[in-house]
Amino acid sequence: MSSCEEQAYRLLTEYSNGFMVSQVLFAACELGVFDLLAEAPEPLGAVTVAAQLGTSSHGTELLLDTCVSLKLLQVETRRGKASYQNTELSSTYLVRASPKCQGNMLRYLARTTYLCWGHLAQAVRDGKNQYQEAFGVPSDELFTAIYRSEGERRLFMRALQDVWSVSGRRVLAAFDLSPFPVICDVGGDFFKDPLPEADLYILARVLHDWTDARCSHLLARIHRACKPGGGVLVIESLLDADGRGPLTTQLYSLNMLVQTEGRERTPAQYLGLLAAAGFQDFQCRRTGGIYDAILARR
Ligand code: ASE
Repeated sequence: MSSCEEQAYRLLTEYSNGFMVSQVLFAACELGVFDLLAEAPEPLGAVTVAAQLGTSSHGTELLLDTCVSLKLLQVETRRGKASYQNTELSSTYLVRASPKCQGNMLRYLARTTYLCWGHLAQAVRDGKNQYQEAFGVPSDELFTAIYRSEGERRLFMRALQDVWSVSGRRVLAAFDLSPFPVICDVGGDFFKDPLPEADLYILARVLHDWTDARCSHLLARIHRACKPGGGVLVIESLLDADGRGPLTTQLYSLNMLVQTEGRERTPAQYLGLLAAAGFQDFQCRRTGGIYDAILARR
């Protein structure tokens, strides 16, 4: 085999096994590995971790050692005995007590998103989300599928909240919002209910759930409610102008295919929607993070 061919095979293997990496992360979170190690006064051995979690010592050792290879844990060996502790990554983002913990999102990805992705090929065939296939629930009203039980509604809301403890500051600092004394963070049942009068409407990860037609309808309603001189702040993960990247945003766009009625869009696509609703003076700011901001004025 040529080294080029071998490299290609390595890449294929890495992609094929990607789901196993996700499951290691999800399982370690679900079992409470990172919380246990954060609360322990010293690094713990696999047998102790297994005893505390009520898990098998064999499975626990395999899981902990794999977490070490993934840089989710650190190991030190003294007199032949391995002890595990959290890394900076896990203590910051995976320990429940950390203000930046992403645990709700990981739980949501594991329980809901992952199952919808199991039907990705079908979603591509149909061009629609896979709630019926994954959970047996109809999705003609999208949020009756997303909020299909009280537990699921709470988990979804908590999950979507998680990212703002990491990215919220950066996204809100993209523009000077001081000219907007009254700000409405748009959420809930906003296609029907009267919108409150405000100087600025924030649409954070809202438009990506919906078709162009539904976005136009919502933006027209907001334009009507918006005070003169007011505006709208769209917070989304933006595709590059040619739609060929970044990979994370392309994956999120496929996620919108399997889970919603929407897609991720380029700045030009958002400007088109905003302009059609009567907004002008567009400014687009890339934050360097996953989520970016577009400001437009009435
Ligand atoms: C939505 C956002 C999300 C609807 C469903 C969703 C996310 C996951 N499922 O508005 C968060 C964004 N993350 C990804 C992977 O797209």
